[in-house]
Amino acid sequence: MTNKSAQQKTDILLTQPVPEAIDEILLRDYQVHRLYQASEPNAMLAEIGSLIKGVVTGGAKGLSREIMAQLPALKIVAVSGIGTDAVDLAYAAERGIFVTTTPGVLTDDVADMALGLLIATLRQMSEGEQVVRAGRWPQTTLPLARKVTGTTLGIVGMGRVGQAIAKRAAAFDARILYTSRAAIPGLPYPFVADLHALAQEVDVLVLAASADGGEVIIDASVLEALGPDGYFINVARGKLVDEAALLTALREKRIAGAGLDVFANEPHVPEGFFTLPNVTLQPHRASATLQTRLAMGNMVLENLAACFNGQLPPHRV
Ligand code: 8YV
Repeated sequence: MTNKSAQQKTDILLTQPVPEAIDEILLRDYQVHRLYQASEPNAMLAEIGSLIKGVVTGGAKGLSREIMAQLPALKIVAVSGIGTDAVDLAYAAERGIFVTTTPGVLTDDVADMALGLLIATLRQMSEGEQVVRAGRWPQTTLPLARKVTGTTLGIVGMGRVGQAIAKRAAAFDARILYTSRAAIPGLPYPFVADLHALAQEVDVLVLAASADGGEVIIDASVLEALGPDGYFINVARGKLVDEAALLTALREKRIAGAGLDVFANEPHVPEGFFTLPNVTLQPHRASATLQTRLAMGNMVLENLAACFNGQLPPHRV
């Protein structure tokens, strides 16, 4: 699919930017339309929607039924990510539209971020940094932090990411427990079927579950079970958490702290989080390294190429 003229090129729609090297290949092989640059996205869709055969989107952004309905020629939704919770899979299946993801290549980064948030939160690194940056060190004595090594960790969702988190936590001599839809044969960590029992048992609860079910799983009662010495880390999806309950639990010190990479209504974060000293906040950056985003982009390219060459895309869900 190289050097085609604009008329021959397949029209694709990008809902968000991709790394430059991937963008260059997309521009070479496709007629690229950028929804994220449109000042009036609806007007853009009305104008070019009928041409679009492929969409490249992110896991968090996904593709709504409303937009898909405006793309009558759509053949593939290529997600640069692993989450399909923001794509209307049932509607895509009804229309025979492929939905593809980029499994495997972002596992390490997401697990690294989970450990980063865990260490930063327990060791109060963001508060410490603010003290230094603001020149307040001379007049500040921070409270003592919480030791990371030897902690008890509860992982919620033991897929690829959950297992990679466990592997890293093991290097910190953590005792690791997990919950999942079912126990996973061959794993050396105890399975705890009940989430509340898990939360009660651990020092740190790490959410790494898929959000395909869409429902809130971390609510006030789970946070209550985690308790005033417990920490919550989220590298999965904000929609899995009752954010208002989390905010209250943090404010009232019903839990000790939280490290959050994801939020229910990204990129908007409830302002209540901003002033809390016991949280570490990230703008959904778990897979945002150049190396990983390039690997994800290459898988997107493979999926698109297969689809438009009449083959089955290798990473379809
Ligand atoms: C990215 C993600 O934020 O994989 C996912 O589902 O949420 C993240 O990796 C996103 O997909 C970037 O495009």
